[in-house]
Amino acid sequence: MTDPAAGPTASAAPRIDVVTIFPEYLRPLELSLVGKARRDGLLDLRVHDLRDVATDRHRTVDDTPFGGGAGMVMRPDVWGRAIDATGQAPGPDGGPEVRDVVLLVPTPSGTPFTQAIAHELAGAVSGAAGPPARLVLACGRYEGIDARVAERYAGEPGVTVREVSIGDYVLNGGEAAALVVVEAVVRLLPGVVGNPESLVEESFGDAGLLEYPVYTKPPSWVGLDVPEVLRSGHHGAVARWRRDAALVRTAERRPDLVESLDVDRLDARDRDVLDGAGYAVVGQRVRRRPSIRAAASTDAAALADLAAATFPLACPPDTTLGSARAFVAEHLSAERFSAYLRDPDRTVLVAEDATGLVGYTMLVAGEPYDAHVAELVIDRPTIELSKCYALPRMHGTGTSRLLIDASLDAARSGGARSVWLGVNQQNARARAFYAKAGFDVVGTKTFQVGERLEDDYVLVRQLP
Ligand code: JAH
Repeated sequence: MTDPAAGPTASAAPRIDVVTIFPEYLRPLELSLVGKARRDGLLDLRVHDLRDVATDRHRTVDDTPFGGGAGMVMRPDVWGRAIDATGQAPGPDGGPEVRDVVLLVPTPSGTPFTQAIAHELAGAVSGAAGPPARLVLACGRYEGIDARVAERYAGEPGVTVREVSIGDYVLNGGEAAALVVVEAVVRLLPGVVGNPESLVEESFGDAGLLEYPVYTKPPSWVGLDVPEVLRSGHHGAVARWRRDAALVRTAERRPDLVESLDVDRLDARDRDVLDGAGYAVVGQRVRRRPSIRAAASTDAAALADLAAATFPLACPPDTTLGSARAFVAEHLSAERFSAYLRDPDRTVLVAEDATGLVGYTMLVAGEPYDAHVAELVIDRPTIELSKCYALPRMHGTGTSRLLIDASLDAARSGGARSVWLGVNQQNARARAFYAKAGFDVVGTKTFQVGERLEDDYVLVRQLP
């Protein structure tokens, strides 16, 4: 085994072996913090050339894939010898080293490599809990390593195999990812970072937020000023500004992190900031608020699906499934929605989140068709809020309120002085909701679903 990047190390130091066909690729591990840790005897890092255990005169490490396909696959027998050879180095007393092994294989199909895994690995190699383990990094090239290598070592007592990905992109091999893993682990080893305070990792630690932006001198540069509060000397205000900035940044860049925040650790100000960034606290979770937009002609089919999923919710409990289905088929098909979307008197608004459409409203402008309703409405021009539905899983999330507010805005900007609607008398949830949105009961009307006439309340809201 060649060891071009090795420095003098104490044998008791945390041990990391890297196996690669490009040992020179790992030369940066002689530099900076990792290089210093090696020279200081805080780390026993050894780089090995995989070809040293090849047996033919060409030092072959790969072959064609069984089952066909492009490229080459690395041979398991060569990898087996190389991995086994990393354990052959003598221990402190000259005998063979026996240590548990973590075999880490960088691959785009691995589980995400995280700060938590870096901590686990640092703990394992430094012997934080029990005897220290060796970390062996296997850098693949070509189409990867024969799958039996991971399988064989996973079945070996004292060996843990971790196939990890440092991100969703493809490299030419595992070496660059191995550099990343080694750097992330080594900086966590005892004594490697002089001031452990500068182990800045709150991003993925307790707070679950990205770091706030940082600034230094000069206070003004190319017309860009450092935020005044950071120069104020007001520590409380600085801390609050940084927390706000971290929340906004995380909201903009990492919705996944925002949605896994612990709501019990969010104060009223945090919730306001998240609200401004498009998130709402719903029960014990932070959820992205759906966005509201005007429906486009391309939404017709999705609107029909949404209508089919939501219409039954508005029916009284004794409505037959058949009559509800017949109503949906007749009035809420994709074809009907296409026509509604072309009708200049109709405005369809949709609520949309990452999963697709989650709610909709439909406004119908003009004199109420029913003369009885027309008598109940005083302020003209008026517009009917003919539909307002959200998926059951959105109930209690504020989605319907967003839709109503946007619908009232649309009605107002269309020149309407009032909005009216019919709601089934038995639908207490809807009635309470419309009362909150400023609608008053002004009378009753009937509404036909299949053979049956349903009794509706007529509600009206004036628009200022
Ligand atoms: C490419 C073997 N997650 C980053 C990553 C890690 C490893 C590789 N690619 C991307 C890779 C070819 C062969 C490993």
